[in-house]
Amino acid sequence: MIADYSGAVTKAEPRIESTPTATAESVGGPGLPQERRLLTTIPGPRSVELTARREAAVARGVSTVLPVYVAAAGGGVIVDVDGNSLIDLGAGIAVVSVGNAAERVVDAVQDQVARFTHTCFMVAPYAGYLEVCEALNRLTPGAHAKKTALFNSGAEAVENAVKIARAATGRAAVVVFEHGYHGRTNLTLALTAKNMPYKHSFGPFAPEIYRMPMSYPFRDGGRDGADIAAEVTTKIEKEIGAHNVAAMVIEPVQGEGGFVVPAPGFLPALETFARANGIVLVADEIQTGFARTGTWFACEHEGVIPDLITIAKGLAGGLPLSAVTGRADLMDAPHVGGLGGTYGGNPVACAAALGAIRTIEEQGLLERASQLGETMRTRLTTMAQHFPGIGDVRGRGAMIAVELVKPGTLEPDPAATLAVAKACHAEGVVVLTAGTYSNVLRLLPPLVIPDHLLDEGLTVLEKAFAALA
Ligand code: PLZ
Repeated sequence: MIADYSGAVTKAEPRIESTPTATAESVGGPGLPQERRLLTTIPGPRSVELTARREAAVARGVSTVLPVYVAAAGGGVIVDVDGNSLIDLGAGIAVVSVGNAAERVVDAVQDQVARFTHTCFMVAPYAGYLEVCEALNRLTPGAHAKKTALFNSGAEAVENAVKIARAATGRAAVVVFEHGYHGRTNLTLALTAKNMPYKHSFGPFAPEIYRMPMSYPFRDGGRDGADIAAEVTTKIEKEIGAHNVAAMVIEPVQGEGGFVVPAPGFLPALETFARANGIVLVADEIQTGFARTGTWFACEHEGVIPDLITIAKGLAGGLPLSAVTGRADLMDAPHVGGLGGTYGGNPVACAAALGAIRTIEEQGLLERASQLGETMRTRLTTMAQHFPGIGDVRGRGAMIAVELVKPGTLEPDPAATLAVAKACHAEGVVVLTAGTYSNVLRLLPPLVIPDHLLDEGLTVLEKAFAALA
């Protein structure tokens, strides 16, 4: 049919049929039965069929942890195209903290998408963008005047934080830390520590990036946080010159690096040094932020007030949206037109973020994150007493991990880590791995997961450890 552009009012056409792989459960959200249900082996036949198509159509560089194809998700479950219902302990890498297809997110998105989908904030702005910026200015730590700019992905937020810091200071150098992860674009790959799979074969990388030692209590014998920070600041002074450093970019708890929580005092000492030397302290809270650790931002656990914060993941309930929020004077340093992008702060993503923020506030998800963290920590600590391969249990709030080693040593055990993860997957529990040595099993459940599902997921994990022994 040829569309009618004459200006006459036409009736809407019926909707396009949904994909033939959708099951009866093509509506997700918190109303889905909150149960683990295995109808087939994992992955089931329909997922296997789709994997074959994927291999023909999708570049192999984009990898997948668990090749089950999703039909619907919500609360603490992911339902696949074979009708299996899996317990979700990954939340799409800490994204759907408010749950998949959360009610307020869906309502806000549906309302927005029916009104307009995009104008580009740089062409014709809309209030949703302002409301997200106002909310972030309010929710981030520090009582100082703040401003925000919106982007699409975490990496893009980090890139822009570096741009802002360089414009504000007139300096070039950027300090990052061992085990850090900041994204996959060229500049953020330079900031990211780990070679495989992120950096290998993709260089050369952006210059003027300097990597410093990180406080990693399990691997540095529990060294004093302030001592390591002093080593860092000496290196900065001797090797770069503090007055050449635009920004120090750090995750308050390292995410991809393996949920490394620095020793107390490490972050505050870096903050003091940054402040004394006019260095912009950038907290990359892309994984730790937005209620994940039981506070809006993980910096708050140590009373650290960053100059700039990068935010993404949990911000918009699953829609792509990221932000840089920080001191108004720094945020206003780039010239008019110096920041932007076609899609940054897309209206649908902004609506989703406002829905997610309301959900976190109304459902008390900060407290819930702390509760979930306690449950996970307690269960994992007990498991560690029975399985000597668990060398460390750590994290903050609903961001908890175990590091696996050869018993009694610090020698990483990536094979056992992979075996445990695969055993969980086969039993219908989605867990993720992480770490410089690929030997960390991390748990990042949606904050709305019901207690019984988390307990069941942890029991499956415990059995996977038992099978190792
Ligand atoms: N900073 C702290 O955790 C994204 C990466 C998954 P993007 N982490 C998940 C992968 O293998 O690509 C992340 C992060 C921190 C930045 C990023 C980058 O965020 O939205 O993936 O660009």
